[in-house]
Amino acid sequence: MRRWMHTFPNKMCCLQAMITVMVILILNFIGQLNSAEVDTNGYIAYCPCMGRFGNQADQFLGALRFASSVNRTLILPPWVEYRRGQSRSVQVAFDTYFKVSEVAKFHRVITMEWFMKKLAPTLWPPGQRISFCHSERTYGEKEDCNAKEGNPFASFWDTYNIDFDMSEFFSPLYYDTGSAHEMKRWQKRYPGDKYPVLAFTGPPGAFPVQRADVPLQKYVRWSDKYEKMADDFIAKKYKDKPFIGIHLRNGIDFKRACEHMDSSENMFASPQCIGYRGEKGKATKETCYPSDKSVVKKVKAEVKRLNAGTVFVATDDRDLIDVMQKAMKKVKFVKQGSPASPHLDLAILGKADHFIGNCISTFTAFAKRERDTKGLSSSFWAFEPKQKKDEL
Ligand code: GFB
Repeated sequence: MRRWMHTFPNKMCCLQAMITVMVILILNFIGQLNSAEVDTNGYIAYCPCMGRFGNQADQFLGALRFASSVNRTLILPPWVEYRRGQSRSVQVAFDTYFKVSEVAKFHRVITMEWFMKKLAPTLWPPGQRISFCHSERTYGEKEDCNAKEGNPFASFWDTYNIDFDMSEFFSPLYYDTGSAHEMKRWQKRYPGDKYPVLAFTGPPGAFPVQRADVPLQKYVRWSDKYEKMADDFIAKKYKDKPFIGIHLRNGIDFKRACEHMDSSENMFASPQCIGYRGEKGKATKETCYPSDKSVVKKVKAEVKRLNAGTVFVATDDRDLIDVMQKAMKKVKFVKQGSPASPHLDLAILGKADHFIGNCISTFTAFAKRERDTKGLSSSFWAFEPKQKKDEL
């Protein structure tokens, strides 16, 4: 009894101390949650207003790098899509296609939807919204960013009921993430407490994607939905033997663009095959818009090399399945039903045993980058990379 009485106050003391520590820990945790909600360094928002998916994906990697370089949270914009017969673009939430948690492994991010719902009302309320552009975008009389003039500019910001109250020209600053000095200048000129959100009229990232940002692709991972759709498609169509995925970018817009190939060998995504300094070879009109004959020849060679049983065809226009089937009787050619989802096409191309794509296309570039992160092989129509001397 005496012993118990002796230890009782000690036990009480111990219990009190434990409770205090727990309370402190809980308060700390809540505090952390609250402080994690608002990034005092500020946020980056932008409209992916240039081009379709491939172009937007290229610039997304640059924007992600920029946000990390100026140490601000990136507001993940929706993807801007264009539907036939609709005059305004349609915005599709970032996480429809990709996992936010994977991007967050590289840098702080928040979806546009979540930011507008949870943070914008207090952090970036109407009346205090500044649009940022390098220099004025001239429309009529107004000398400002005119962030909402034209398509998809208006529909993009309208999706979130955003109107701008002022414009800010950030010239002579630029998104040169290779220069730490330039990034410091951004931070000095636009501190997070005075400018909680830098909302850019266009992507703060280079086009095409810069060499240093290509590896960021590993943080862009398909959502569970798209991953499963691709796996289900593959499970139904392919058995035993390897399968090859091909991208045929042969719509009329591309045909026209390829006519400029003579004057410029470096076009759109061409650094992915010729290299950023042209060190891997030259792209030609044929690389850009290969003839049916050259497509058949290349597919035949790869099928033979890999002993492939199936070829998956992704295309924006002609699938060439009839022509290829005639030349390769035992091979199975498959594609999605119409209309084919571009994103499902890409998710499937990302899983093929080998991929043949169009060097000039940024749509191909997305699949190629993803495959590189997984160590899967890719090649291009009518392009043989120069071998390095030590490989000969
Ligand atoms: O993605 P994107 O910028 O690639 O634009 P390029 C091409 C669009 O065409 C894609 C559709 O976003 C898709 O909507 N598309 C292309 C496809 N290939 C396929 C495919 O295999 N399957 C499906 N389902 N859809 C360039 C642009 O396009 O074309 C330039 O970057 C310019 O801005 C040029 O407009 C003429 O890089 O191939």
